Amino acid sequence: MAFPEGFLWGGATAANQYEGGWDEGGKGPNTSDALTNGSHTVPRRVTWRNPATGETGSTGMGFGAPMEVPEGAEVAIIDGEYYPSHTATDFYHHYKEDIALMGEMGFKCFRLSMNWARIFPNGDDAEPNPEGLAFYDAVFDECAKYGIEPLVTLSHYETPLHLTNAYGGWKSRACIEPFVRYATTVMKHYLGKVKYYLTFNEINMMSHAPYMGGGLVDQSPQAKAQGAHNQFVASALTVKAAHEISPDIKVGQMLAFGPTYPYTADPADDLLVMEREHDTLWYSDVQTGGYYPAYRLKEMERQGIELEMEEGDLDLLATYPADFLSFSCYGGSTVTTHPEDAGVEGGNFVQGVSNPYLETNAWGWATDPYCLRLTLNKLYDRYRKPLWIVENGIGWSDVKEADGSVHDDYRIDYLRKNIQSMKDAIEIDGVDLMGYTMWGCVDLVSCGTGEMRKRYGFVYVDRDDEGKGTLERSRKDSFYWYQKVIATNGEDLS
Ligand code: BGP
Repeated sequence: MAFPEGFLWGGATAANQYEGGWDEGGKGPNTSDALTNGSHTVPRRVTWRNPATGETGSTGMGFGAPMEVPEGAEVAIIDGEYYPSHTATDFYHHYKEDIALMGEMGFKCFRLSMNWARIFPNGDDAEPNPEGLAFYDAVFDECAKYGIEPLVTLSHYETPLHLTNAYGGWKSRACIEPFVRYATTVMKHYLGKVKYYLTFNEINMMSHAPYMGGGLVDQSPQAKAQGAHNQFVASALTVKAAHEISPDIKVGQMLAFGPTYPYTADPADDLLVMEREHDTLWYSDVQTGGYYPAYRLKEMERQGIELEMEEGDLDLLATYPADFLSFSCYGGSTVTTHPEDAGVEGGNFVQGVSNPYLETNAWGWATDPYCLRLTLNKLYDRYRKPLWIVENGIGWSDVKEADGSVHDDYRIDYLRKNIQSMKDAIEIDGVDLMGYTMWGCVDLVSCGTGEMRKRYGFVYVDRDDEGKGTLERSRKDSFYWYQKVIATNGEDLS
């Protein structure tokens, strides 16, 4: 049997894309609550208000369009805009039903993010919000009924809005202490209910989407590097606190990672691959490896970045690295120094050119049958620490039939190939893999585009891009397929 007994099969979600109830139960606003919807061609926007003049407007968030908030203005939620996070797919009111569906599929694990501003509405309050704590108590009690182990992301693309407006987000060290207070509060409060935590979702997105990753409006290289450093320190302090609270709590890093392929056999393309991988791997070298690698120090020097550090920071990073390394992986990127030969720009994923060996869907994402084996090996060879695939899946514009069924054979095909690839990494290469949580197990809002039409789930949710729909849940064909995969512990992928 390839998969070890106790392998944590399940699904993953994030509060800002799934939970809703944005102003209920004493929750404060997050950066994600000021983010409008968009599409594959229209970037999402962040809205702002000038408190002195009352003037309002919007800006790109630096993910496809530059971020510019006028002097004196603050990121704000304004009337007349549609914000998908506000209701999302309403886990807040549907958690019992959704967890029952996860139980029916046989989930061993459910990855969800806790909404920092639900626990500490401004991020830096002295005391937690009891209603927020009670909500997740109810969620974890529900999970326990079905023997589902929660995996909690402490911050998934959201920063309490007050921390962005008052301090400029994670570029300021002022975020560290409140984060550690929040992490310590929940780790103590949920002791015995939650053993696995991740600190920051896809921490390396600080480089590419710093508003989402760190609540940054200032997106200069200096601010991004400092934002990452402050999150590393906060993560190390969280590991330290976790180990003091209980040896049973494990705190992981979460990285966005996939293979990078050279388009040609020109060694210059291989060099480009190495540089692109370095762009990501320095984040895990610091958080999981415990040190700033030489290539990153050199790069910061070239860019004129000077990190503001406090005495003891480097020791802290070395003494309290992550207990395990989790990552998201949807597919690979292909890069080249010969773009004129490669034709299509835009690539199979977020960067690079199109790979002629891979087919892409409407959002440019491809099914790569080797990506998980390749990434698992690369990360395991580098760190020799337990790994966890906490996101993998495919967004598609699913169609619900009149009888409520959804025939998503393309999703089954994608998952079958990916699960086979991770199975090979365990069986052939001996990689230590803790679990697999498929992304967006119940349909939720797309993070990149803010759409509903880009669906990932085993469970369809009746809601559209304008926020209309009954929120009714129905099982897709992939629901039954995954149920069988879990029941046979990954032996039957047919
Ligand atoms: C990851 C994020 C998730 C998620 C996923 C799919 O980067 O951690 O939050 O949404 O990508 O991306 P999208 O929703 O843009 O299709």
